[in-house]
Amino acid sequence: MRFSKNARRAFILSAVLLSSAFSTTSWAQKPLVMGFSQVGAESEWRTANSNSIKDAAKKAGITLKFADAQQKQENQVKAIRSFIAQRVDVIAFSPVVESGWETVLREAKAAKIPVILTDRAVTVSDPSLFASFIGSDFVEEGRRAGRWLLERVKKMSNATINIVELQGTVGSAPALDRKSGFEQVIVVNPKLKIIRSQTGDFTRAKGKEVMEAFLKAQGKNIQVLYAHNDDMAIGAIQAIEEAGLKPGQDILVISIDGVKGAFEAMIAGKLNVTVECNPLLGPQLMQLAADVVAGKTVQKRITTLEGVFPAEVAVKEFPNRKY
Ligand code: GYE
Repeated sequence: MRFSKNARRAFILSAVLLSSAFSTTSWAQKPLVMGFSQVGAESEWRTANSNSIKDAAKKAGITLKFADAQQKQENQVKAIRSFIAQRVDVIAFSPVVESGWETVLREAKAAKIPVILTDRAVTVSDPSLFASFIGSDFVEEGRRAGRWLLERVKKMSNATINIVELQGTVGSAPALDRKSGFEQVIVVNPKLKIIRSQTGDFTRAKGKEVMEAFLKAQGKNIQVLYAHNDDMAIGAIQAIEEAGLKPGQDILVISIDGVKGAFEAMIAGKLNVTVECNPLLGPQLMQLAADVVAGKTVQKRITTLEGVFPAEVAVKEFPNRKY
């Protein structure tokens, strides 16, 4: 059969319209696609955080493209650029460090893809570069750790109380904020002195290694360890034991996160207190993403509610812990 030129044109046109009509309908039903760039897998906290995000995406029917940056900012930048190239509906990420995000966030904005920060903050001159930030108040966590110590040292008669500090990842929001919050509070007691402070990168292995170095340099002259997370504290506890000292007694151990491993250490009498930091951000993040994509007005800052758990309540609280 032969068709005239015009008939052929009309046929092609209607086929194109039909297929675009179909793709519009299927687009409307398409699940929301989220690109998520995770810091890494450095701690128990992070594992709980990743699981929470993956589970919540599944439950919310959101297609999740999850990229692990292995604690490297350059990997996060690459992941974000690839999400932009794939034209995802929304980008969320937990920035490993605070600075250096302007360029890539401007690229996301130019592509009209909203960005949600989870867990850690960024410093940018233009706040419109992200839609919302959901996570803990790390300065307050540091203050809580400091306040616990101020109370605890009232029982101690030492002329000076030497503190060693294991910092989180250099340049990360939780490391900077937990340090400053703690210092703000302990400054009122001149007996309290931070004699060493170094990064343990939020990992057990590095926490142990750095604590070994502290012990070597200071001998028995350390009364308190303040670790910016539980994993580093747990690594350091091993180092303290290997040095023939009793963690929790000879050296008070304070940390942050409140993961199960910390509760186990408290029950064993090796950790004195953990300040809670909630990693279960997944459900709130998915809701927020759906709202942002739907064009709803959302809060620019959403803070998670958290507590403090001293060793005395560890046995009672352990069964309630979800991470
Ligand atoms: O405390 C630590 C993790 O950003 C709050 O990162 C998070 C921190 C958490 O590696 O364990």
